[in-house]
Amino acid sequence: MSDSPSAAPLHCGRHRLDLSYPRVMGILNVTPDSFSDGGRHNILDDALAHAERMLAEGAAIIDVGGESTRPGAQPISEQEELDRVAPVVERLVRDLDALVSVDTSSPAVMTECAALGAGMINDVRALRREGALSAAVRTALPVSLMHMVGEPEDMQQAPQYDGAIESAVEDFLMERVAACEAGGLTRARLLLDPGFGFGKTVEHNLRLLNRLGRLEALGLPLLVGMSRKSMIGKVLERPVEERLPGGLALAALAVERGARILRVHDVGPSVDAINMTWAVLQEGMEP
Ligand code: 8Y4
Repeated sequence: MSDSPSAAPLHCGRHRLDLSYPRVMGILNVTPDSFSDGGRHNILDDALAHAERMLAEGAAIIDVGGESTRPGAQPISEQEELDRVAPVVERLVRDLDALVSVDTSSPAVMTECAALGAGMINDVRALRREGALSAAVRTALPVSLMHMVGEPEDMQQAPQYDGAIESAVEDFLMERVAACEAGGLTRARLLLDPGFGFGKTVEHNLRLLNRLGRLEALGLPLLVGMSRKSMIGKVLERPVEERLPGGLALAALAVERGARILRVHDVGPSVDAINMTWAVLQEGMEP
């Protein structure tokens, strides 16, 4: 507990991820209904070009997702998810030597993508699906555990928590860490994510960000995703394509509150915002 969670690099397959300073995870959606890309990234070469650009702009990780987790989204089959994601993971690894995170809750997708060279698992269901924990253990990869109550289909139906949201999130994540450790996944391979926008009102999201320090105290690296989300849209009354300035403000605050991985769409601007924030926190220019 006394060691900083960010002291030792994370072992992500062939890659090592230094989290002694905040890093950017670029979003690569391979869903046909992809909210911000209009499904263009179903085309393999487009997906690769987009990832290449995000890496050039300073992304440390590319997060590949084939299942839409938008509010109200319908689930897809494991096979369909695998068909979407596997070819992209394979080429990101082979052609770009990228550190690939696979955004999935499916044990088969975890297993297959790890075999293809993915370096991290990003599970918005925190390994609660049948077989997911044991599959993740077998990959030996780091896993991000996210807080979400319910499923994407129903999570935004009047979200309510007994007591403070940050306590609910903290309790949930502590329970998932304990379950992971009991299942053979060591703490050294876990990251925590409060799950902004997942079953939460704007007020919940703002409060969670303001109190992110509570989660940092759990001693594991924090990952956050707020890019283009409706908390920005609602506060600023901006449509999704006009949420970048709001998102950069949130990213800066998240870094100040202890976040070490920021999952974003707009990598270049986010890297600058984060590095500038970090320079102030460190009072210097070193990373
Ligand atoms: C506009 C843009 C509106 C994006 C909604 C969205 C997270 C995540 C997602 C997150 C982690 C999303 C897969 C939702 N969010 N994984 N995934 N943390 N770890 N919505 O916050 O981006 S998808």
